[in-house]
Amino acid sequence: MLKYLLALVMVFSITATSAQISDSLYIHQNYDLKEYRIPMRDGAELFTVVYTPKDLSEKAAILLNRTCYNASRHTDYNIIGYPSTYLLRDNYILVFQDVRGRYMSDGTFDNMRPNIPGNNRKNKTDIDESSDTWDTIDWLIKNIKGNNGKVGMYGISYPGHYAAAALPDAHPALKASSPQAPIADFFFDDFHHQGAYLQSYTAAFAVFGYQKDSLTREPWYIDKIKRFYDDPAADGYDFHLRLGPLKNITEKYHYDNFFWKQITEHPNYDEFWQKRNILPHLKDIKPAVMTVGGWFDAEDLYGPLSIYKTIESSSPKAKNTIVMGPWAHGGWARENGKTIHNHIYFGDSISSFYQKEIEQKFFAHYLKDQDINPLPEAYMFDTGIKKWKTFEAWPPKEIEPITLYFGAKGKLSINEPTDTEATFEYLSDPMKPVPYTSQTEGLTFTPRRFMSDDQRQASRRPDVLTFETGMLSEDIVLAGEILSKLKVSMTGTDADFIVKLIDVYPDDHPNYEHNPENIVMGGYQQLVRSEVFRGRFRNGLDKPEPFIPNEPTDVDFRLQDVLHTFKKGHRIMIQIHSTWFPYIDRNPQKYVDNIYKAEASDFIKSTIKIHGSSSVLIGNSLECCQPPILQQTEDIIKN
Ligand code: PG9
Repeated sequence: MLKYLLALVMVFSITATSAQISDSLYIHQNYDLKEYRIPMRDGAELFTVVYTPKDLSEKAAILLNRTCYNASRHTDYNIIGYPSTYLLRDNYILVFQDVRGRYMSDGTFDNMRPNIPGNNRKNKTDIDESSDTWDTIDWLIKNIKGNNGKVGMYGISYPGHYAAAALPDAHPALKASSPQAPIADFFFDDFHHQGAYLQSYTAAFAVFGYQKDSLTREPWYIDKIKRFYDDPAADGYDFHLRLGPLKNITEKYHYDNFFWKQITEHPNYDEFWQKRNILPHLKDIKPAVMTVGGWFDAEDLYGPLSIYKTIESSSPKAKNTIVMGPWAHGGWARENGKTIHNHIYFGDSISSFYQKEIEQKFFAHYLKDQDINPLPEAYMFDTGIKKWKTFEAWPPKEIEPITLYFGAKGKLSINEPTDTEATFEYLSDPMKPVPYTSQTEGLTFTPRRFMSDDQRQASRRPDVLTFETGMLSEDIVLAGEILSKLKVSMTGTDADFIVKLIDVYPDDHPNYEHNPENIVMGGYQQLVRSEVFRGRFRNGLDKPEPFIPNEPTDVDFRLQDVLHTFKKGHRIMIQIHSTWFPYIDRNPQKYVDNIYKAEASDFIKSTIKIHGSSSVLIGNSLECCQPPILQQTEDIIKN
């Protein structure tokens, strides 16, 4: 189990295909491999693996991947996961580097190391991922033979964050960067979503919460992961429910984990988190940027969308493109022939299409001076009609937004307000939380399949409010941002709100042959988008406040963007509930200062009401709920 888990995390487990074997053979025949220790401005040396093409009759550009997941995986001509088979064959100098504090590199690791704006770096010890990348690129250009002086960056997930963190004060040789499923801010990506802790990530902390004590090519934290997986739980829901309040995770598993300590001591969006947010630093961006994400990415969906939008507004002249496809986390790097997410089939060779027609052309255009048609502003896959669409802006202005209102008997109305005096209530019991998946899953490293899962197991629960439209008489395209504007009241003093947008299939929809026969597609309630918001943060993520029992209160929050055509004959459904387990931790529903320290006795049932004036807006850009930004960050950047 452990080896599979590590492979899943570190390697995005590409199945051994004939392409991979020929990739390895190809790289043996066409590349020379060498390892270096590149000196940073403060004297730390970063371990760097370099593959140089044997044929340098034409100078080659450099493709740099900076990672916290072990650059040594790429030694011995062993290319796993990245770059694509197309980039492998396009005569690049391929470079893989351990970031500071990881594996064979010197220094201390810091999760989402705070960026120091260039004009605020006063001495050689003012280092961050931007300065480490600058020093690395400068050294590579000066020391690796046969390079053409141009560098591209790419990476998925944490490596995607490093491809974004290179953008502020970028080295002039960095001509193109592709942050893929990049982390933008750990309070919205991965470990947290809008204030709620992703309990399904609990085992993952072992990878990021221990400093190594020497240079190593092997993971040093294995025994910490084993604390979870030596007696693997077959049912994650049952495991986490029996675990009880989060304080038991501290006592039983993460008692010596520095990152868990930081997370539990900073439950609010305070300076610790704000200074780790890369978004405020994405100003005056010079390299071309192609941000890539998956519409079903349960780990980093906020990241790609917010990085693209931030650059769009803060660096309007930047060559800035976004690509969103029907993938889970990092799915575009894996070609399995058919693109299937959970039970839904989206098409054949979609990842290969992306790799060949989008990614390869992006880098060739900016690194090889090949005059290839520049990419569109937004290359987006419509997950309803299962086709690629291109737009001149994202969110697209030409697609009409809609507003959904909640009515009696579970009626969802489009653009027609309903009875604002009505209320809809449910009893939320943290001891019987709503499961986040229709299937039993063991202990995940990170959750994946649920993002397009059938929601019938939830819509039949009394603690889930379910509203749906009548059968659509024509296709409706929903494209852009989603804003939940809830008016709520409760008998408790704190609550989470989960809002889901769901595509309800016609009752006579045929089953898919790629699914097991028990997967019934007639009446399938496909999750299109979902998000959680911890209600205490309704007036600011840095300002938690209890609710006053039974007082109607506004709770406005975003779900991440969508591009989904609800086809004629389908229905649109919205679900609202207050537990979602063990994807997220349970809110005690009695206000406590720090839920990571809550006692079992703090967890109470609460009757929650959603008032009829609530609504969900979908489409275009919607003003709301920007996270606070450190004033000093603003001040530094402004200077
Ligand atoms: N963003 C992914 C992740 C980060 C932290 C914990 C678990 C997953 C990733 O880098 O794969």
